[in-house]
Amino acid sequence: MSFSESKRYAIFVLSLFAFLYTTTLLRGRFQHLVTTPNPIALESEPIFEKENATLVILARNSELKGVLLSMKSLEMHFNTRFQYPYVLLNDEEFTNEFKGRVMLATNAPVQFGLIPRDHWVQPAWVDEAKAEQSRERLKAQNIIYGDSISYRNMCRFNSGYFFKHQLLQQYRYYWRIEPDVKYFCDINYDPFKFMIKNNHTYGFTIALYETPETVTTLWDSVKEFMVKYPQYIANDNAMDFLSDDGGKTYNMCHFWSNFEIADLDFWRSEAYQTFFEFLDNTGGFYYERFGDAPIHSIAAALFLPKHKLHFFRNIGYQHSIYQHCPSSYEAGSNTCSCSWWNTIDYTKASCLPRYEAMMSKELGMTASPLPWY
Ligand SMILES: Nc1nc2c(ncn2[C@@H]2O[C@H](COP(=O)(O)OP(=O)(O)OP(=O)(O)O)[C@@H](O)[C@H]2O)c(=O)[nH]1
Ligand SMILES: [Mg+2]
Repeated sequence: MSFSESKRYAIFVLSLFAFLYTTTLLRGRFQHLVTTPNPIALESEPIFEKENATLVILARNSELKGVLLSMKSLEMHFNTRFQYPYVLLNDEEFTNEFKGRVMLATNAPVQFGLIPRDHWVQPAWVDEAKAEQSRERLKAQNIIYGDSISYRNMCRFNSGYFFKHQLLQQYRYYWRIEPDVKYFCDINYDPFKFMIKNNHTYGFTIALYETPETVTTLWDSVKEFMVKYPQYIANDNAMDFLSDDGGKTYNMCHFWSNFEIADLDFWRSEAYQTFFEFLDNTGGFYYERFGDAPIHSIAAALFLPKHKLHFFRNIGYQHSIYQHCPSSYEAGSNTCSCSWWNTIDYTKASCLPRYEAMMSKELGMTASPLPWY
């Protein structure tokens, strides 16, 4: 090999090394662009294994905006990370616009269901003349939704039928969402897992008083039921939350059912089914205006031992004029977009002090509900 030939050879070998070195370096440097998923996509991946649970929304087509607001709030604070599926129910077919927009509001699976007519409308055996009188009476008394038939249908559906809907059959736990509700704080854990791990059946965030005019005969019926079916009443029940005189009268306290995280099997149980049938047969959903909140609450308080109830103190939540706002310490997060002192919990409108007084007895304390009670 001549000198010039060996020079060319050396330059070729050096260039080859330089090329290989540079490409290796560049490949290492930009590797993440090829293999690392988009961080947004990564965030929306479920980190945890999900429980057998769903987010349930009953809504009308006209409530699309409110549904989207509620979903945005829940997605932002919880479901973008957890990806629980939604079930939306309506007594009419959802429009394509409604369905399309709801599906665009989440990456989680969504199902839309039509409520069977006989689970919704006023039953034929209800005396319409008597029901009409009740509507007029409550309207004259300025009771909210006093003259509304659809509101009554909704309360009866939520009391006795939502868990019978075909789309809910596959699920064990649910979280009830309503249009126009707001979640204030990041929820950095899975409340369904929490319920299961702690053997809870029914969870709430706000407890308040029912309007007495809507449930005038309810407690008499409940007392009759307790005499007829003592086998369904739990030994260590939460009667002290419902009554201040050992069960003689109802103090109107209930868990506000527009937020519920609960076990569907409780509503499917023989005790609850018998209870609902018993109350439904009184006609009270139409001859008065029984709400699903007192019905659910009375059942949960009487048929379950206290420890199966749970106050979600750490979930910041608002529905209409009332809100529960935890401190960041309670919420376990600095993300709450509410002021902890602006919370219904220890105001006169709240039944939480009664609940806590009852629970503190469990701990061997004798707390009175609160000085201003
Ligand atoms: N599909 C359908 N949903 C209804 C109807 N009436 C009420 N709902 C839903 O039932 C739930 C409770 O109804 P609301 O009107 O919010 O009753 P409320 O919470 O007692 O009263 P507000 O303080 O007005 O929110 C909400 O999820 C509504 O969207 C109805 O006629 N059809
Ligand atoms: Mg509402």
